[in-house]
Amino acid sequence: MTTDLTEAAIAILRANDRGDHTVPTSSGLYPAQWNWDSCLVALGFAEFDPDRAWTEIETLFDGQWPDGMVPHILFHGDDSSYFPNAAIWQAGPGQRSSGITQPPVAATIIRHLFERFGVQRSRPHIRLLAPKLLAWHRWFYTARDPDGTGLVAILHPWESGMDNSPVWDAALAAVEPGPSVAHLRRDTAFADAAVRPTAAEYDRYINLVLAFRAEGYRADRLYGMAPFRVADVGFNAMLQRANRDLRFLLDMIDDTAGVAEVDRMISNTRAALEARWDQAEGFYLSVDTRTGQAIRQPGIGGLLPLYADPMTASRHPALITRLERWLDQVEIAVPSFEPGRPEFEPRRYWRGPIWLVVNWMLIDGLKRNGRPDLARRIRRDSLAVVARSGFREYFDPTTGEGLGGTDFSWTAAMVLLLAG
Ligand code: 9WN
Repeated sequence: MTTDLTEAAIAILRANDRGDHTVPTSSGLYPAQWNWDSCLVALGFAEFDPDRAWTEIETLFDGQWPDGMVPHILFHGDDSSYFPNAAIWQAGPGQRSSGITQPPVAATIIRHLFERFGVQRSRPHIRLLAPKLLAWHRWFYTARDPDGTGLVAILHPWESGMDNSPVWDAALAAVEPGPSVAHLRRDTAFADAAVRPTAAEYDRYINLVLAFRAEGYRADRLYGMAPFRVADVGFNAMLQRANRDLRFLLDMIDDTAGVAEVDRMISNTRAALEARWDQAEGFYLSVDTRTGQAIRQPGIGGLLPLYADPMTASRHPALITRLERWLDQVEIAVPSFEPGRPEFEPRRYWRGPIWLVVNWMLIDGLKRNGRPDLARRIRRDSLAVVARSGFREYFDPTTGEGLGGTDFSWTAAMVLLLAG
């Protein structure tokens, strides 16, 4: 069974491989290179084609902007089946990227590649990539945390990677919708509209893009003018984990100044993330930095401090209890939003479905936090749901039904990683 599954996973990655980058699915739904997809897909290539794993990341960093940002999408070929495509974004030096970023998981993935392949084979790649990683992390702390709070902000729900999570509902509702773009959408030609974000959300997503485009995507302008600005616990937890892994990589290549710089990032973010723990809620709460209001919506990002820091479970056993309660309410681990809440929608994108990439982060975090039993349960469920429903983009945690795109690259990559 597992052999069949891993062979199928390899075939999907091969089919979605465009030579120097991988598309998330061949179906036309996402005809470009996505930032965190590419990094997570490299974990899959690492299981059968090490050189290809490095190429995936190196292509992504070839698209890095001069200011250090690594865009959330790089458009390499025909992008006519996607909206908004490069012609709408009009972003970046070559006008072939989006103008926003995505969760910075690259440093974590590069450290994983190093641990998988060893010093000899990894060092040249790390020498090339570590300074680029440092420039990206530095960009986060200057462009997205100009007041030095220790938490960086996202300015668009797409930056979170968890686009329509209920965590953004209130902040997004405050954004002007602009003219309706329902007729321009392409995603609903590939996936059922009932499992995608709504028209009201899309109108706001695009209006944010147009507002940023009007500012020329200048980092020094966007933070102040952005109609949507959230310091998200999940995003910062992924950044913090990546900070730790970046520190390790810089140390390996003897960049002492870089190590000192990242040490400051780590200690500021450690304190700031810890301050987001809400004892009464028993959860980490993100904050709308335009209003200063804490966001009391329990999305899966609030569990990711487990992935950032191995001391999380011992400091806050209530967080583990909360996760266990979530799991008691569904058939298959892990829902992307707290089940039982009115906003929970088990089939709609980031409002409830299971995403294997986040499952992997929790598996990794739970092992480090002394809960290998829970990690095993999530691993077992992750492999079983793919065996049952195929390599889909996401899955209904109440039934196991596969949803969204088919033959999905990062789902295949996670199967290779978890089965290995
Ligand atoms: C917008 C590619 C991406 C993922 C995101 C996921 C979805 C895009 C979209 O697909 O977002 O970036 O058009 O819906 O939410 O996490 O990186 O797989």
